[in-house]
Amino acid sequence: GHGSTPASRDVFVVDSPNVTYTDEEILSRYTYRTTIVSKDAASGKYVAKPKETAYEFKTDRKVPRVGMMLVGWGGNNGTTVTAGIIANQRRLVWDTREGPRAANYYGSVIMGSTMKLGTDAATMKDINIPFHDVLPMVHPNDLVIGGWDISGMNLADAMDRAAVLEPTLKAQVKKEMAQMIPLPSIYYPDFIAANQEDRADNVIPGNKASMAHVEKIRQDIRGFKAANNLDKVIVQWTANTERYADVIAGVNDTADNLLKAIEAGHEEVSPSTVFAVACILEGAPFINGSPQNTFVPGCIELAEREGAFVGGDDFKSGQTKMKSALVDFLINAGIRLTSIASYNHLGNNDGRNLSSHRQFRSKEISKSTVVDDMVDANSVLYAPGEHPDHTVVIKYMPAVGDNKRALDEYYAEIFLGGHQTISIFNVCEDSLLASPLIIDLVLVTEMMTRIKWRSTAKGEDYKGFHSVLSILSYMLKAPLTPPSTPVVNALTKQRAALTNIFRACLGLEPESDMTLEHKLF
Ligand code: NAI
Ligand code: DG6
Repeated sequence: GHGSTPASRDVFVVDSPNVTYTDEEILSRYTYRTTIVSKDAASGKYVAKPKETAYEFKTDRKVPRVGMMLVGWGGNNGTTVTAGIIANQRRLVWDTREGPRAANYYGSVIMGSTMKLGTDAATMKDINIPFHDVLPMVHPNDLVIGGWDISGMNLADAMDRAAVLEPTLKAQVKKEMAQMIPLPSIYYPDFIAANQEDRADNVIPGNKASMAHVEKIRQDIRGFKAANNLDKVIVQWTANTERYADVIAGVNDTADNLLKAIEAGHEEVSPSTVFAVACILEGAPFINGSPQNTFVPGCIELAEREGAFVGGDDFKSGQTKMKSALVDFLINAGIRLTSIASYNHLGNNDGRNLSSHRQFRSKEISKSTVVDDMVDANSVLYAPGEHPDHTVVIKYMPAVGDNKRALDEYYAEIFLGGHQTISIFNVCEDSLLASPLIIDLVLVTEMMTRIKWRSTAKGEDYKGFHSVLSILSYMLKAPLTPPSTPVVNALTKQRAALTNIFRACLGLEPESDMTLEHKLF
């Protein structure tokens, strides 16, 4: 493709008969080991049987030139991630009352964390490498950024409106961001709070779904790709939280019905679903960073049919990330969590939109489902169907702006009827937590477009992963998974899936943490 750059710095090679490097690809033969369990009818006992499946993975080493288009570009997240990438590109340093601060990518798993590669041959100590160096990934500094917003404000003014960044940083990116103007977007007022109406001065005509809207969004993606000489565009919804769309038989239950409903201008098709459909048809991966049910069944079916990638829902930034770590700890420690009370108040435009009931309801659903898998997995602490009480409250408090306050009380039953109460006061600088996730979602999604697999036994052609990228779960509150597959919310498992799938592409075993080399000698 145009302007392709060579693979990012190779900090290691794998020396294995199962791994081959060519100029273009990394080929790996990988044995996936699982355990299949059945129940023996006579004894009533479980029978656990090890299973091995041989796969081959093929990873394209050429790092493409990638565009990131954000829906809601002029919002708090959109402006913050844009300023952050520019600051990193230009290695900016700015003054704060605590002294100078330099651009970084803290909060990004890919840019800010490491992975254990293995054990040093000489010293037997762990060798850890930056996550970004595991596979040939795009660097965020190389992303070309664009997008849409129903508010036509240029990104410099929108950054001021967001009130997130230090004035000394803003001053250095202002000129460049003033040139960035969001493309007009689609606005169907019934889907977001009525209090957002005064922002909507940059809209494509028409207040319900239409094929003309789908076409316009597709043209926008194509135009952006051509204008910037891009190999690939990835689109992400970081616009307002919408209300749920009703799932109606004959309207959005199948791919064909959804396309017909768009053509007919049905009022239950949301702007985010129209964006998703446009991206699917255009072959641009689409990720939903908000909680609403953008991916109605017909939309998922369309993605599968078109072989397009989708991911969602709802960025998991502060309170919920903490929750999916803490509940994982409590329940796996054998402590019987009995209730979670989660309050937050925030004063940004997201909070304003969520002060409207139907939009709050979307968020309440995504914030409430995040412990289910951990509870269901523990039949020692919980009877079937039994769950801890879980309450989610969100209040709009303009004064605190983007500095969301999240107050959580975890109440648990411990040994012999005792109690453990954990109270957390978590100040989540919302857009500064979400921006690195936006970057990670683009980087991992892009990487997944370059990984192909086949089953060795079947000897079939290489193909891509399933359309629904559940590998993105770590970054998302209500992870979307392929139809009828389980949702994993536990943070450690989500991270393990991400690291171990990357390792498999290099023919490396999952990091088991057994460290037998330090125990058996
Ligand atoms: P924001 O309200 O500052 O930005 C949203 C932007 O979307 C606004 O500029 C608005 O004009 C625009 N918009 C609304 N409808 C649109 C449409 N149909 N097409 C194009 N643009 C449209 O909100 P913020 O703080 O940037 O958050 C964005 C979304 O991300 C929200 O839905 C929020 O719930 C979600 N989110 C945010 C997290 C965070 O930590 N900041 C974490 C999880 C989710
Ligand atoms: C208040 O809950 C507003 C929300 O948009 C959150 O800030 C956002 O969903 C992040 O949620 P969490 O739970 O990951 O901090």
